[in-house]
Amino acid sequence: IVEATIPEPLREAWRKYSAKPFTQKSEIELEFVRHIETTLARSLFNCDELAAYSGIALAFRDRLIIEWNKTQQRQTFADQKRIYYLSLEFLMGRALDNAMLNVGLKDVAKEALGDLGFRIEDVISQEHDAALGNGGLGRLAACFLDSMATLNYPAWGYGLRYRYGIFKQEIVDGYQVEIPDYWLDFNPWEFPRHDITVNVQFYGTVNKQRDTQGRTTHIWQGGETVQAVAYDVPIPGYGTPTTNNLRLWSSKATSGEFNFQKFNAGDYESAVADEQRAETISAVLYPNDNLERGKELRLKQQYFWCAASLYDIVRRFKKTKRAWNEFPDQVAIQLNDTHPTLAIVELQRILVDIEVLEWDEAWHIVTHTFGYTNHTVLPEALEKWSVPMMQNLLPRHLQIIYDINLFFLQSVEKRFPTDRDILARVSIIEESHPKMVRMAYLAIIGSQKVNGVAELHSDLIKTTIFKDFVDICGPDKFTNVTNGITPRRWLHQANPRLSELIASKLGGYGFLKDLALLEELEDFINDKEFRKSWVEIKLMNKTRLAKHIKEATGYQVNPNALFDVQVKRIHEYKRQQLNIFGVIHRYLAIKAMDPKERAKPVPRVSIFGGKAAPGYWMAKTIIHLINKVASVINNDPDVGDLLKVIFVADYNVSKAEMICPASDISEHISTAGTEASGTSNMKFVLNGGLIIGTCDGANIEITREIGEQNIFLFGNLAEDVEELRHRHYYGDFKLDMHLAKVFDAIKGGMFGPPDDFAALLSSVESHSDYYLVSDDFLSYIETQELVDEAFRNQDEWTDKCITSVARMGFFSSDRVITEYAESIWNVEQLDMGKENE
Ligand code: B1H
Ligand code: IMP
Repeated sequence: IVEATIPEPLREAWRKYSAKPFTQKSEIELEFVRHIETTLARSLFNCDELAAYSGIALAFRDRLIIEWNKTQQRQTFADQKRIYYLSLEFLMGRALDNAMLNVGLKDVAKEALGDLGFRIEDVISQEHDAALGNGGLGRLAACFLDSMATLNYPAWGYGLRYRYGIFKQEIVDGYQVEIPDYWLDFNPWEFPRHDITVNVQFYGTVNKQRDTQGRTTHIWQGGETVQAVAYDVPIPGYGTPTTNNLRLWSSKATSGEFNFQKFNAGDYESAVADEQRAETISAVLYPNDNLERGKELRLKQQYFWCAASLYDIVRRFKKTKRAWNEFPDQVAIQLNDTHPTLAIVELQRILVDIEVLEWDEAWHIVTHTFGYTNHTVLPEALEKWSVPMMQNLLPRHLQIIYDINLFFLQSVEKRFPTDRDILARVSIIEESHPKMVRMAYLAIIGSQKVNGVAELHSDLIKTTIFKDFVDICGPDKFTNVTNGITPRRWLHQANPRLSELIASKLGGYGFLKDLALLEELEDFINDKEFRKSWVEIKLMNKTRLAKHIKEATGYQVNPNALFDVQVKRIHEYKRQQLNIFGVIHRYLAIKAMDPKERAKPVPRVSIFGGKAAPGYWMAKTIIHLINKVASVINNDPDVGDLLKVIFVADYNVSKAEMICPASDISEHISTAGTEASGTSNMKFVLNGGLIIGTCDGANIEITREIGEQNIFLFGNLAEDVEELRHRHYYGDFKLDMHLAKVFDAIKGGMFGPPDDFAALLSSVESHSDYYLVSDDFLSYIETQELVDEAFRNQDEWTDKCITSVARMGFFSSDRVITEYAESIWNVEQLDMGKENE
């Protein structure tokens, strides 16, 4: 219904009863008890902490929905250009704490829960993480949603509602074991929209026909149809009523005649099988980080999600009754990596086949609508789909891809008539057996802008994997937007004490919306009280982590020791192996010391955490080695508090919220040129920890912001990596002598049967050390000694930490979203008028 057509008396009747967002303690208590007693059919006498979580979550859910409704109406009336962020991963973590903080009612809720017999921390920790992502790419999408809502951008996220998120990790006998993460038993944060459905087609054939005007049209027929059902998740901004929408699609068998006929024909089993097959599409998140395996079900997921999302976007555009050429003025679609690249093809198909626009007009619209963000240069992560697979699953899309390619190559040939190889190099189709569709090339050709996620990375894509496209499309198409993180979750929520301390000095919480304000902290660097509180807060955060470690592993660690943390997905390029080899080196040094000397070294706790992709054998070997080394060192009476090694199982967003504030030094030690950005590096520094790292990804810009004297950099530079690899390959390789001793200890069985680790050692010794572990080892252990030295002087260490936090303003995802909005999307914030004051 259009607002203007509703008569005033009717409006008045609705207005009278329409729900108002609560602000008072008594209102929260009322809603809480109502939900416990009626929605959950429980009472005072059987309300455990989980029920209390459900009650308070439902109360806040209702509150979000009120603002959500108003936001959607406001954005509809404003009728501005909208942002659509397409991502196969949204790693949201817990929602309750975030919702309470963003609407500014956590303190009130704490009192309300207290009155009713609950501690808010215990209630918050009942929530299951929403873990629909692997790592940085998915968490970045979640930070972007928070910033887009906070900055009042009309923005939607579109993703898949996986029944199983990233698996839960258990460590059994030192090995990773994967447990399915069924997370939907009770999820108060989603709203099923059984009225919003899209039928998505797969397989079938394409027939050409002539329409009444004599034009050739393509009819895609037959095959199977699966239904997409929308589930909406409200995304509250911080300190604003704006509550945006994350729409996740769930797959379901179509309830059409097809199944009905089968049922009637007595073919019950095969009807059920169809149902199951349809539901499989959104069943599970692929658990690979930086790896594509080319499975048909994954391609099905991608098309299912792109088709449903585009249908929804186009439907919303059509409601405005605008001409098609205005589409790019109303719609900006951002592709989070190449996973949604089929959206480009799908929009072209809708415009040409269904809306019967001319090819060129349609292609103009398409190429002014999309932006593509590249997140990796690793060859094994660059998506390619086999042509026969695509032909079978999406026959019409393959035709369109061939046509896009043909027109593109024709234009290239015209401009570079003398370059004989360029056409083969830049073709969307790789002439291999089988032929492959190169999704990144398609994404570049179909987008108006392509961006990398940190300066070095954006330079690398221009000079390596996409070099030809810079020559063809011109340098203006390629840009950089360095990643960032939301200070609401990663400072205020994760580290409430530090946030409060900062607010007490800066005169309020304004820095949470304008992180550059942190720079004023430098004025307080000599303030004794402030420094004392700063140090106490770090110690409290470390003590909290030590408590978790004790409960989870049984190991007791000393909170006064230096906490050295590396938590991220386990990957050879991220080089957890370099870290654990360094730990073994340290252990051997302690063992070799005269017992009297052992008082000297700085006590250290080496903390690891992260999941290995279930099929990534080498990553699993690294986890196994870490756990074996931990059990030897932690039980060695010669070592005592000097060194402890901890593997924190099942690293996820809520563990990160506990771990980031508790680190003294964190490790970001990828082979230079391999980590596109990294975002946990930012989280650790923002929480008052220092970094040991390579000159890679955002480490470089962090260094520029906080100053070289506040970071521990080591290792070879990206520009030298290729040359080093080349030399190794031609036999010029000598194992570092310190690393050789570490290897001897492993081979001597110090950490269990050496065969268990043979492949890991030979990847360095005999298989050309692709990740330059040996080349960087000496530099790494020497830099770790500098870390020890620096930590001994606690005053100087505190100087470094405070200075660094003060200079982290640049890394807010609010700055990132503002850059995307201005340089890529060309969208404006919604004017909130008085409402936002
Ligand atoms: C990043 C991925 C990724 N880059 C393929 N690429 C995937 C690739 O399921 N897959 O097939 C999943 C994930 N993830 C990360 O993105 C980078 O490694 C980080 O350096 C970066 O900080 C992050 C966000 O930009
Ligand atoms: P959509 O853009 O069609 O998906 O609608 C999103 C939301 O916007 C709806 O759930 C409504 O809350 C709101 N909305 C859409 N159209 C109108 C309108 O014409 N008047 C008021 N609200 C609207």
